[in-house]
Amino acid sequence: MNHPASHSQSFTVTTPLYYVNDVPHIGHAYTTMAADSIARWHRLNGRDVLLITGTDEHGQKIERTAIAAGVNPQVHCDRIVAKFDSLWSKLDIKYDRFIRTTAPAHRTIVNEFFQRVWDSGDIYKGTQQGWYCVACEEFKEERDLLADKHCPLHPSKQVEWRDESNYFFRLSKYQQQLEALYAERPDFILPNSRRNEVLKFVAQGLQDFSISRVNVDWGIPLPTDPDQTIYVWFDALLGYVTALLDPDAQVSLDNALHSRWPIDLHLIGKDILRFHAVYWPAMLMSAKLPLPERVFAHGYFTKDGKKISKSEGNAIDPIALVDCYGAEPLRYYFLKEIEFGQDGDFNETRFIEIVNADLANSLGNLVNRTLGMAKKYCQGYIPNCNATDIAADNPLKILGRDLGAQVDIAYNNLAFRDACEAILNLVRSSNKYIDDLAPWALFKQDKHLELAQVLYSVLESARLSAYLLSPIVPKISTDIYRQLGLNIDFDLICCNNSNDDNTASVENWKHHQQWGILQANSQLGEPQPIFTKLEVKTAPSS
Ligand code: ME8
Repeated sequence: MNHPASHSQSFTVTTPLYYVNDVPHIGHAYTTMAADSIARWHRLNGRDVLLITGTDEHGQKIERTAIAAGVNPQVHCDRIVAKFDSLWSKLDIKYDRFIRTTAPAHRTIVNEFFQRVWDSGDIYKGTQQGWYCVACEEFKEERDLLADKHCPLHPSKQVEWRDESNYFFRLSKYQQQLEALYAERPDFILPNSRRNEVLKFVAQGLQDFSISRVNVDWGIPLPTDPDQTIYVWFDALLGYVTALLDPDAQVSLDNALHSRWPIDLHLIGKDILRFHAVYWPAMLMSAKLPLPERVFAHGYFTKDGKKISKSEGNAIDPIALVDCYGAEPLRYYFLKEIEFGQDGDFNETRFIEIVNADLANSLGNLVNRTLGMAKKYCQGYIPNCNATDIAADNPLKILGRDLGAQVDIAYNNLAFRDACEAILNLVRSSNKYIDDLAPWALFKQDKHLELAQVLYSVLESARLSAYLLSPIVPKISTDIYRQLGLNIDFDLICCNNSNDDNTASVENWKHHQQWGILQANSQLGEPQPIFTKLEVKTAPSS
């Protein structure tokens, strides 16, 4: 994929706006960790990034949950939002905007947008009959249901019959325009397998869908008929627009769309692909607005090979997981282990094996032994040599020369696994290089020039690896940098709003993507373990 935004100066990425019917799910954490990592990569490259996340708070599902809990829906939403916020902070997610669909500004945006669609003649009143899944907040085709009218996505929930008078959106009118969009912009929907799903769905013929509800009070009243509320999906997708409003701007659709529209990347799970790849672009076409650049739908993961669900008793509580193991091992495991876009699996034993092997045995060991040797043989300084002194056929120099560009492509393609593999290849090669070249023997033989070159090569490779991994494990990377005598906090680089000098000169960090940055004779920090091996503790299920 050749991302159009990858060379421009701004980049806006969204996560789904998550339902607040329940506490955060591990799947929510997955998408948000990926979005945060891609946002961090773009920030490192000097782009002005906006990472948008938030919550989808209206609709029948939330209304019923609040009633069951005996609380006012807003109170319920506020409680759950606090849990999301706390999880994002524990997982080191540096979002720029958190949009709640109950925010007053959002209502104004929805009303204005509705008016545009109304003015296009795309809203009419009709009768909606069909099976409705409250958990999906979506009508289902009878042929797609499981036995006993259960929803395929929520097998423990039965769908409900609805026969009501609703307002409809003329989706069918946009059939040809949507088909032209998919043909003209083949990477509007990624990965390709998801694009094919959408093409197949659209080819069956699009039907208008209802965008209002009667008997659902917890929603935005329909501007043209206050007896009805706006369908939660019509409302929620517009949250992406409301989120673009600068905090002190006057609330209006024009102001929201003024500088950052269209969004570069909607990151979602495959469950909500149709809403983002079919309904959303059609709504925007109707409102005569430009379309987002890209929708990327990742896969679903299971736990120990089984669908994650509360009723199965195997739900993973992400808060317990992060409290148990810390953020960085989780961020690393999910992005390295599961090919982004494909389905995957979470298995605690495998998780521990992977992070111990990669972060402790490979990366941690490299940093530790290299710094130990630099302390012993070079009095804690970078050896007296520079990248230009290293022979062109040095295997680490060869690997390091192309790694930045390779990893850049991988991040831009959201191929986190490829990025990690390529970096780990340099780390493993560095460890092997030490074993093969045996600096301790060079020292004994008084081969000081060779010793300096070997140590420089491995120190520099450790640095480059830390830099390139920083979008995924920022604290470990910062720690490695500090031990190498480089005072850069990757978390601060990633705060757009920070006034720290670190951020002011963010554009300067781009050259750190190259091999050969370390300066001869500069002082190193104290060697300390960068990652303590994990043991299976079994994080409590939710
Ligand atoms: O759909 N594996 O919210 P939601 C991977 N409010 N990702 C998973 C997952 C799993 N097992 N389970 C959930 C909604 N996800 C709407 C969105 S947007 C305008 C409105 C992730 O709380 C994945 O990103 O049901 C999925 O798309 C999202 O959570 C659904 O979150």
